Amino acid sequence: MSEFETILVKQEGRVGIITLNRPEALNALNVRLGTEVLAAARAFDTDPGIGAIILTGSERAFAAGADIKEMAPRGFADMYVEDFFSGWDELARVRTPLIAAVAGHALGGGCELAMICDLIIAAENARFGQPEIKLGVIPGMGGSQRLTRAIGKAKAMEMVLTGRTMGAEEAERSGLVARVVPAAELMDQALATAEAIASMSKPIAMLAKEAVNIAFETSLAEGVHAERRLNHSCFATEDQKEGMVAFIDKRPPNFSHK
Ligand code: CO8
Repeated sequence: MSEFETILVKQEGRVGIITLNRPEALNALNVRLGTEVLAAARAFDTDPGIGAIILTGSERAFAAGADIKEMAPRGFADMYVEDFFSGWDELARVRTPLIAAVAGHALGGGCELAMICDLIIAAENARFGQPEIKLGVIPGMGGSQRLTRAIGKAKAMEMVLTGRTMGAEEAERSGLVARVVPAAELMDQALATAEAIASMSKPIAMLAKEAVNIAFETSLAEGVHAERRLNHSCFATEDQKEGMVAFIDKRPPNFSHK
């Protein structure tokens, strides 16, 4: 995957790792970076040897937002006709579990990108925010929607209207991040979580992710109904048999990921 210019891609066991790599711009998200992240994530998603994906940045910045220099000269027609940044919606359709390992700035599109992932593990120095209003715009990669669902209206409204940023501790307290870890341990901890997920059956992990995500789109009754159907479909897999027989035999399961 050496054709990439703005990201680094590697595999550790069953975990795919995508590292945003535009240090000169604090990993600002330009069009090329978006295309590359999506291509790498899609390749991992369809690889049966990959069971979880980590998206990360540098110690200084996960991503400091959409690339302001790229956006500044554009007009409404450019943004609208290109449907600018709608490509990021495709990342939300990746079915393999996605973990954001966030250190430093996760601002604007950076915060939105972390929230597109299924869970966020934050270093102690992580800072989250939607400062778009200070630039005369509003979030455009789902921030007003996902932040509100994650931390509730009061805090989301405050952040989107004032542009104030939130540290890692507050982000954990507010439900935005799953866990805060010392900065030096960020990748080890993210990898341990990713490996734990990747050791499960891939189709079952995909079904679990699908079930949780249904909670964001539907009523409780419909969500519970959908969950039950997804649960029933687990029983069509080899891994359900293996998981349950292994428990009864008092041994660890050996999932085929089928
Ligand atoms: N875009 C482009 N370049 C950036 C960005 C960015 N978002 N952030 C930082 N950079 C560049 C700087 O311009 C600087 O480059 P240079 O050395 O050439 O001047 C380099 O990165 C280092 O940045 P700083 O010198 O500013 O570093 P500091 O440590 O002093 O400050 C900050 C770090 C606080 C993160 C600061 O850089 C900053 O405020 N950045 C902008 C944060 C921001 O406003 N983000 C939101 C952007 S808008 C957005 O994300 C909208 C998303 C949705 C759009 C969808 C449209 C449909």
